[in-house]
Amino acid sequence: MLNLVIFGAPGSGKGTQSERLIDKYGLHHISTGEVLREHISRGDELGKIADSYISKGQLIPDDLMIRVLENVLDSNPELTAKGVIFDGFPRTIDQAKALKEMLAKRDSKVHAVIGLEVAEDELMRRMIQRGAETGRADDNPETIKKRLKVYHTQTQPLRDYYIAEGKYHGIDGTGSVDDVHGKVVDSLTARLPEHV
Ligand code: B4P
Repeated sequence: MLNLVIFGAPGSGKGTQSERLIDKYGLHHISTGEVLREHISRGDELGKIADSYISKGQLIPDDLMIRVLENVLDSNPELTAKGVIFDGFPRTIDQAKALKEMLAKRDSKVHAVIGLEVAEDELMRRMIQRGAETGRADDNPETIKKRLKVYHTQTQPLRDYYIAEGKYHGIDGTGSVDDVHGKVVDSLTARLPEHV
């Protein structure tokens, strides 16, 4: 089993690199952003709550987000058996502690955290381009600035948390998608040879 956390600022390539890693390692992909967007498009109760935060560039409150993730894990036991790529979760220290407990209950753990490191002007450029191409509602300059601010205050401290746990693998997230994928695989192969 291999559980990976893909960590990084909005627009750093978490979703993009996760897709490549699923293909390579046969892991189950859980993107909390995608889960929330599915609820928003269905217009259900959770979707309405999620939309009220995402449209302002804010994080969904921890207690709700943790329950959502636990539900996803519980509803897919056979899919998660080989391991999971957690994309966009955790985003706070409390979420990281909750994830540790959830996996411990299942006799497992986070094996590695891949931190995609990209400069802010490039993050902006990518998300503005995606907003123009896909119409994604939170990819507009005003909301992007708020998301980056939230990232610096609430999410970036997790980097030190995972460094202290000896699990953080920082990767330069610039260059082509293939280049970044190559760097991620090299890092995993060097540090977790028994798993990859
Ligand atoms: P997410 O869906 O996780 O959105 P994101 O941070 O923008 O990352 P994403 O994976 O989509 O983009 P990527 O970097 O791959 O979250 C959306 C919102 O949901 C959050 O703001 C928050 O409100 C809420 N939420 C989600 N999880 C939560 C949690 N745990 N707790 C509380 N709230 C939560 O790619 C960006 C763009 O860059 C793409 O267009 C891609 O094509 C491009 N790109 C990728 N790699 C590239 C490369 N190497 N070169 C050039 N372009 C590249």
